[in-house]
Amino acid sequence: PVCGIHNWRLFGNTCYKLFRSKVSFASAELYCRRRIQGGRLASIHSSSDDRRLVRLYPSGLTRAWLGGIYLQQGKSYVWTDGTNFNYQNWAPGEPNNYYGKESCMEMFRNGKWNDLPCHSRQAFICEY
Ligand code: GN1
Ligand code: CA
Repeated sequence: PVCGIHNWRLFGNTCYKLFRSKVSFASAELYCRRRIQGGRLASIHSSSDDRRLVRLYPSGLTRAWLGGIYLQQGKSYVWTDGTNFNYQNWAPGEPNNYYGKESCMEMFRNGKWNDLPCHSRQAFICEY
């Protein structure tokens, strides 16, 4: 796709955009879907994906939602876009399901991932 308009960035075959408004995981996913056809929270499948997406972080922003969510049924993380969860880059000790309340995934600006409560309000990265 061509993703030049409204500052979406093309990496590989996918367009990405970071949104700075801080919202829950569910609101972020819904926003991505409504914003553009085929839109979802971003999934990651390689270390180069990690490196590319952290380039979207404006200075001062430390964290943003990705589209990873833990499913009790299956006891594993999945991507909301339905792609395979075939690569992981968790921060040391993560995912720790802190206080048993963390089932959603964010990425720090060093590219590492952390699980945190889904109701937490964060910036987010959409893809299509
Ligand atoms: C954060 O800062 P603390 O201890 O409340 C984070 C956890 C991480 C932990 C790593 C809500 O917990 O997800 O695993 O740091 N919680 C939130 O030390 O961001
Ligand atoms: Ca955590």
